[in-house]
Amino acid sequence: MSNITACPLDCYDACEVEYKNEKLSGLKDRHTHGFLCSHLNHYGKYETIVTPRYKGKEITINEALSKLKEIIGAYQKDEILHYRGSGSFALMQEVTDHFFASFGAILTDGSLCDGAGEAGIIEGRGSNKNMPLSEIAKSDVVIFWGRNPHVTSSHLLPLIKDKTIIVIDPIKTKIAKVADLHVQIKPHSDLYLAILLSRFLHIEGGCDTEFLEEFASEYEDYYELTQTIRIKATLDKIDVTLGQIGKILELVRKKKVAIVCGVGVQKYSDGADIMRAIDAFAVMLGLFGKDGCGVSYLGNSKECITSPFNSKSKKVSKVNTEFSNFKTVFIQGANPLSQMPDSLRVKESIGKVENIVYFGLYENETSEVADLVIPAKSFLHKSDIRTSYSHNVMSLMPKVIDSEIGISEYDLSAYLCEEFDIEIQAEEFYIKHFKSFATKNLDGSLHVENREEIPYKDGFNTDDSEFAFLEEYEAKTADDNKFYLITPKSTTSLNSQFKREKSIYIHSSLGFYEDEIISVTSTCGSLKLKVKYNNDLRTDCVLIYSGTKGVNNLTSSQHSFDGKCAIYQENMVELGGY
Ligand SMILES: Nc1nc2c(c(=O)[nH]1)N[C@H]1C(S)=C(S)[C@@H](COP(=O)(O)OP(=O)(O)OC[C@H]3O[C@@H](n4cnc5c(=O)[nH]c(N)nc54)[C@H](O)[C@@H]3O)O[C@H]1N2
Ligand SMILES: Nc1nc2c(c(=O)[nH]1)N[C@H]1C(S)=C(S)[C@@H](COP(=O)(O)OP(=O)(O)OC[C@H]3O[C@@H](n4cnc5c(=O)[nH]c(N)nc54)[C@H](O)[C@@H]3O)O[C@H]1N2
Ligand code: SF4
Ligand SMILES: [Mo]
Repeated sequence: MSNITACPLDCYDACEVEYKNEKLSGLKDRHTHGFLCSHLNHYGKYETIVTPRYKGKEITINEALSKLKEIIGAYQKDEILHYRGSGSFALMQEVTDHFFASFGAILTDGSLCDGAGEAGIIEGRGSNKNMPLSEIAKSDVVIFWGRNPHVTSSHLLPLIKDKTIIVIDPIKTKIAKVADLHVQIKPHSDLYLAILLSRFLHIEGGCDTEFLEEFASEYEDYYELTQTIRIKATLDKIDVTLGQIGKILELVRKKKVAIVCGVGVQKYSDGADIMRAIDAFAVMLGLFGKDGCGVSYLGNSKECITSPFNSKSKKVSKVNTEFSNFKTVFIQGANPLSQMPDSLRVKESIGKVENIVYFGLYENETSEVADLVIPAKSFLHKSDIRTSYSHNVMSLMPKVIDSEIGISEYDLSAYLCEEFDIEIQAEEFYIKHFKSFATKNLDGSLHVENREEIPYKDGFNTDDSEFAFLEEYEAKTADDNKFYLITPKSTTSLNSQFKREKSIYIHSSLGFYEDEIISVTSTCGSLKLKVKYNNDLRTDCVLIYSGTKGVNNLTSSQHSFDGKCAIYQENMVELGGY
């Protein structure tokens, strides 16, 4: 057995891993740089589900499979929902889609993650082709815009050591503390900042007009749109100074610039417009199609790869899923009771389902309410393959050790296909299929074939090859008596996996004591949390990390205007003593 595999987690970095003497370490060369984050360093410490159970009673894996078959066979096909999350990002996770779609069950669409931003990118550029890590490495200036690299993409850090760093984030993150400039912007204001940056760039004659004439010829109209904003009132509103705008423009002038965006900017109803306005600033600077320049967001990890699995089915959104419309809900690699927005709604809706099946690694809110619990095999115990949404490497993930515990997604699907007379190929066939989309690089690594290292060299992928600027935008108003909820990623957890946070972080000046229990309330619900101080926050924000139990009691299950995405930071919150 090979002992080289890759981390399966939903993470930009997609590290390559060596398994030796029950220990995991990061490959020294290439993008992994010889280190892993705490999730994989402590991977073996987290207790996984070992034994399947039905209605609380322990059963064997064979009994669990027969039960699953019975449950699936007992209802109309469209009364069965397959709800798959991103607990593992490896490509064989999707083999279950093949069974459920072929069977006639309902699958999900929509996004709990990056969908709003992606929609904005596609509206502007016609596609979402990402600036890969290897190009960021060549830039002079990196703008971290709503991305927290020390927590969510630490393998980017070795690449940016000597570069000029600008950070736009309402929190003084670790990268903000060492940056050349930190704009501690008011949350949900990035649209205005991006528009103002484009406007002032144009005023000072800094636009790349040669590029614009060729690839974004509507730029004068866009400049007109940027003029509809009142400068002073807007700067006051978003808490940015003219000096900071000037400083950003000075730092990026005639430089190779990478704008590295995260999901932080787009957890709002107008998330698509926000991302599109940031893209527009990059266009005004002429950052596309050039060495060491561009915008890096969450790319499409399956770009240039065709799925071998059938996934044609009716779909319902995973943002506001009405679980109660189904008799059986099969939940795989997800913890919807914690991670979907508006948890109180989710709880009520899922409570009406006759059969909840949970297929995962860890106990959590969802396994707790499940009727049938089926343990999955961890990535060390099954064969898989993966790609990344931040770089173009494809990593093989052969099984590195045998285990009796759980069942792989492939074996579960093969069993169901056999029982319900649905065609399925051998596991190796699918892995080979994915592998066939890769080519070998000089350093021996596999790269997804046809992915462009420098996308948009010959223009954008819109009908006329030109960038499509935003033509209008909706002004947003905040409620000054309430706090912005910032709900980002924590170092200790990967969403609801591993060590989950338990506190609310607030500025010490807000009048609450440290360790005091307070109630946090939005229009959707409330929860009680222990206070921790964090003076890296603005005084108009509170921070509750993703994965904190109950955080999504506060969040709305509305969709973003574009991109069918959850909007975790739309609702503002109130704080109260307990
Ligand atoms: N350790 C760890 N790593 C992870 C994850 C995890 O849970 N833990 N999750 C993985 C997943 S699923 C994803 S999608 C990625 C996401 O990774 P990131 O894109 O880095 O996402 P977040 O941490 O949600 O937000 C990033 C930053 O956006 C800032 N932000 C919040 N609101 C605003 C705003 O209105 N404007 C601006 N400019 N900034 C804002 C936050 O303060 C935060 O510093 O990380 C992946 N990696
Ligand atoms: N408040 C708030 N809510 C958020 C976010 C936020 O930032 N703030 N972030 C959102 C984002 S970006 C995302 S991507 C979602 C993520 O939300 P989910 O997709 O629900 O992801 P996880 O919380 O990581 O839970 C995944 C579950 O997958 C299971 N799992 C892990 N590996 C495997 C495997 O190999 N096979 C199987 N069958 N199961 C496995 C584990 O048991 C784990 O409990 O959360 C969203 N929710
Ligand atoms: S940084 Fe990301 S890919 Fe690397 S080990 Fe940690 S979770 Fe896995
Ligand atoms: Mo995500």
